This record gives sequence, C-alpha cells and structure tokens, in this order.
Amino acid sequence: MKELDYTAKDITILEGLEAVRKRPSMYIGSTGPRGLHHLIYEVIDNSIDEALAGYCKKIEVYLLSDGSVRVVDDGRGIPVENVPNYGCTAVEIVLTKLHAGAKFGGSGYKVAGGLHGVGLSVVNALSEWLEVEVRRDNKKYRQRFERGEPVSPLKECGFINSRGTTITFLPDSLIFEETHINEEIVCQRLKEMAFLNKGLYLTLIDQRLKEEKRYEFCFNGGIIDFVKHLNANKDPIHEKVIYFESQAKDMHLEVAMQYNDGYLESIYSFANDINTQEGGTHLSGFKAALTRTINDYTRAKGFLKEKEENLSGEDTREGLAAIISIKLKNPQFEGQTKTKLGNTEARSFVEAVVSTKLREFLEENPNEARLIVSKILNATRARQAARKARELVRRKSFLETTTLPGKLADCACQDPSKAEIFLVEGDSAGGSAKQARDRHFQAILPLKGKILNVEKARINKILSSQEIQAIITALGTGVNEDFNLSSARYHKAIIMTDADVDGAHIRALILTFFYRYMQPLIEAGFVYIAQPPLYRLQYDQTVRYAYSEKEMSELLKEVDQKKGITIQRYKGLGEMNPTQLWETTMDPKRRTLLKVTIEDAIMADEIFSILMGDKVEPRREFIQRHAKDVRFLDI
Ligand code: 0RA
Repeated sequence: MKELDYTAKDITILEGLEAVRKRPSMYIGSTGPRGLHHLIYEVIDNSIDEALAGYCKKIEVYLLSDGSVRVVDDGRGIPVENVPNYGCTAVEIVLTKLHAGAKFGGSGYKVAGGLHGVGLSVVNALSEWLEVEVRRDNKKYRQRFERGEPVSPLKECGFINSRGTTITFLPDSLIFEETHINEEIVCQRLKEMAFLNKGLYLTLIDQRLKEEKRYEFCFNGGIIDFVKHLNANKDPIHEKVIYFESQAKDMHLEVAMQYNDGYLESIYSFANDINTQEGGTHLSGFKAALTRTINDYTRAKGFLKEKEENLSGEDTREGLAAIISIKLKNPQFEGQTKTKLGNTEARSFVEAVVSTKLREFLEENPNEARLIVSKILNATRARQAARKARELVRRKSFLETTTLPGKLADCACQDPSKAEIFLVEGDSAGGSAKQARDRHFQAILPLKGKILNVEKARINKILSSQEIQAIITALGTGVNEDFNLSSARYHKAIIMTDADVDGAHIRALILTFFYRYMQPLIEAGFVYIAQPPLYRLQYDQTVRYAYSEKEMSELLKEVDQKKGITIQRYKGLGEMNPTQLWETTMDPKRRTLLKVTIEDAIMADEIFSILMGDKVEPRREFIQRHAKDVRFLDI
C-alpha cells in the first residue's frame, strides 16, 4: 500500500461524494438510460481490470428482481486491511473516495479511461444502497453503504476457500430518470468484453421475470471470433481470418481482419478494452500500415503498373471487417467523448507490427492475397470512374446547388438552430404534416415509401437516388468527405414514420443512411425520432393519447370503464388529422422526441447489417423479434 503516499496529485480524493450526487452528469455523462448503464459498466470494468491483471477468469452479472444489480468475480478481492493515514480499510476507500481505485492495484493494464474509469465510489454515491462482499484469506467480509455513506463497518462473516469480490447495488431512483436496465445493452457489452478477453467467462443472469434468463459468453478465439461475428451476415472473400499479435515492453497488440464482398468498412479499435469510437494513434497506425503494405505488395507483384496511381487508403478498407485491440500501461484518452487514443508510441508500434505481419501473411498465402488484391483493384476502378462522373457534373451537382427539392415545404426561419425538418413517410402523411406544422420553423419533406437500401449500393448509386438527393439537398450538409456540419440548414432532423414494422424499417433505412454518410450529424445530436401515439381515447370532453401498449393499459386502468370511452387505434400517421398530428407529435410543447445517438457503433452496425444486408434469414428473424418493439434503435 506504499503507493498511497499523499501527493498533490491526489487532492481530488478530498472531494466528497456529495459533488457526485449534485452533478451526476459530470461523472457518468447523463442521468438517462446511458448514465444508468454506465454504472454497471463501471462495476464490470473493475472486475475486467482483475482479469487483465491475470487474476480473474469468471464474471457474473445478475439483474435481480428488486431492480438491483450484482457483479460477482473470482479475482483477488479488494484488500481489506486498514490503510495508514486514512483510518479505514482499503475496501472503504475504494468505495467512498473519488478516483481512489487507481491508487491500488499497482501495475498492469487498466480499463481506466474513456467514459468509464470514474471509480466505484461514483457508483456507490449514485446507488440507494450498495453491498460489497470480499472473499480473501479464506474469509468473507461484508459492508453496506447507503447513498455512498457506510452504514456499517467492514465485518468478517464466515469462512470460504475461494477468492473474489461481489458488488450489489440499487441505482438511486432519486438520481435516474428511469431505473430499468436493458438486458440487451448489458449483453452487448459482456459479449464485447468476452471477445476482447479471450477465454474470460462472462454470464448475465436476468432474474427479473418469472423465468430466469441466462446468457453466457466465452470466446476461445477472442477477436478472431469477433471478426467472424462482424462478418456473420456477410460473405467473406477469404476463409481464414488474418490474425496477429505482438508484445512490446509496455504494449500488447492484437489484430484480426477479414474482407467481405460488401463495400463498407467495419473497423473497430479498442484500447484497454475501451471502444475507441473516435479512433486515435493505434487506428491511424493500422490504416497507414495497411495502405502502404497493400500498395507495396500490389506493385511488387505487378498487379499495379508503374504509371498507375497508388491505391487509396479507403480502397484498401472496402469490405474490411477488423478489430484492433491494444493494451498499454498509461493510456491517454482524448477527444470529445474521451474515446480517442493519444499515445504516440502506439502509432509507431501498431504501424510496424501490422506492416511486417501483413506482408508475411500476403507472401505466405498467395491465394488469399490474390483475392484481396483483386477486390481492392475493383474498388479503385469503381471509385475512379465515380470520381470522373462526379467531377463532370460537379458544377451543377445537387451537392453544390441551392435549388431545394420541389417536395420540400420549407420553413420561413433562416436560423438553423431554431429550424427543424420532418422527414415524413408517405405523401399523405406529408400532406397532413404540411397543414399541421408551424411554418415559421418547421419544414416538411415527404419521402416515398422505402428509400434506397444503402448498404447494397456504392456511393455513386446512392447519391443518384432521388429520395436521398432530396434529403441531402434539404439538409444542406453534403455527405461523406464533403460533409459540412456548419452548413446544416436545420439543427433538428426528425424522422416521422408510422408506428408499425414498415415504419420501423423505413426509419432504419434513413438512419442507416445518416449513420453511414452523415455520421457527424448524429454525433452533433441533430437527428431525432418523432413519437406518434398508438391510441386515442375519448371520454366526456377529454382526449388522451397513449404512445405505447404499456401506456395504453395504464390509461385504461386509470379511466372509468363505464363512461363510454371511444378508442381509436392509429395504424399510421395518415389516420390522424392535422390537429391531432400537431397536438401529439409535432408541437414542441407537447411532443416527445427521441434523440438518436451512436452509443454503440457496433450494435448499430450489427442491426443495420442484419436489416440491410443480403442475407434474408437473419433479417427476418430480427424483424420478427423486434416487430412489437418499434423503439429498438433508440439507445
Ligand atoms: C485493489 C487492489 C487489488 C485488487 C482490487 C483492488 C480489486 C478491485 C475490484 C473491484 C471489483 N473486483 C475487484 N477485484 C480486485 C489487488 C489485491 C491483491 O494484491 O491481492
């Protein structure tokens, strides 16, 4: 415990947990569903740290029937000794002092960083109660806290011959807007952790319903299995996943990659198990090495002639599914969401390893190499042709022109920060919306049925689709590398579709397009989903709306059945008259909008790929599974 020597750096330790309860968002991002799930991630991350240090093989997460969450690991157990100068046990320090966790544990890779790494004390502060059990030295110890304060000292309570830590906590309903934990999100995270930590056993046990549900994840192939999973609904062009790993002094790198016959790249980078959504040095090292190595190989083998221009980086990544996972001693996380790796030594390390190992792979596997190179050459040719076509029409292209689409009913307001655009399914709903809107700041763009399926087409084809062109022109931002957020004509792009499966599909199509070609628009928080009601209830002079089946059954319970209620079920937006549409869905004072976020690009990619990809079976399964759950994309 000598690392506990007091230094100026540790002053923050003095900051009380009231600060956390006063401003929870500063520590966990938000008090919405995201923040709630971060609590669980934080607790799991501590157990993952034990796994990274090599002491923990198994982590179990329970969603208990009283709404609490339990995380059990078989690590070394949090130290129970008294810590000099603090007058309390290490367990208590870890659970009550901000940022104290990092002070223990000493060497080894830590998950600390990114959105997590705030420490168990933050979880404790934001829980109605938290109980910790430590198994160490053949003994069990327990302590309980309420809203961050210990209500009992750490007590010895029996013998046990295993080691580990169990943390059980109930997220505080005074802090969180909603305390329901979504098991799919937790599952996703556990699965990701299982991929990234080969052989680690992760289990989710959901005991909230009558029937217990168990999900178990353990991948002996690690990130090789991760890449197979990314390509599961696609067609790989070579059978074996390319894999290499390398250990340097303070860094460990693993890379797995496989090309599919599609056009999109699904490359995900991780640093100490944090999904570095903003990329960083490890990712740029990988990209640089890939571009250079493929170019060198292609030239050396004569596939690319001397006078031909180099293959672009983008071309070498077309249809590539890859995972780059680096573990390093002192990760520096930068960027807006602290998910960009900053360590410069990571760039040169990754670049050197990937160059060497990829060259070896290509030399040793000429058949695979030929398949990959020919795919990339195709990509280059297609892109060059598209570029020529684009340059020809550029001057009068829709990307530059100011002619707005004819179907757009624009708003009067010129200030983008006040203006909104509704992307409305179908001409008839579009008509109602035009009558319903406040034309001062609300614009309406009706869209015909299903817009082009963007995953199956290359960019030039996508850009030539009329519906997509209308969206791009109306928004005013351009796409891809031409995208410019500051020229957005509206700061709210609201997708308004029917509350049925078709509506969900159209919404997924539009979101796919935004996700793939206007990602910064989502990141800026400019994309929303409108929430039209499912039912209208009328009794006496009162009109009430229900936006979900649950709300409907609650409403029915609430109003007296005898009074003669008229119930209308809306099958589509078209069944609402303009007044109803305004009252329920468009009026800023009364509507609810869901902001679309890219919480987890992998989940989105998976959903989009399943929904949009060529394979019919997984798509049907998915749609059936989510048919009732029209909000499946909301988190
Ligand atoms: C500090 C030091 C040691 C382990 C831990 C903390 C630890 C924390 C958590 C939180 C959840 N599970 C955990 N497991 C371990 C090292 C203890 C030693 O050297 O024996």
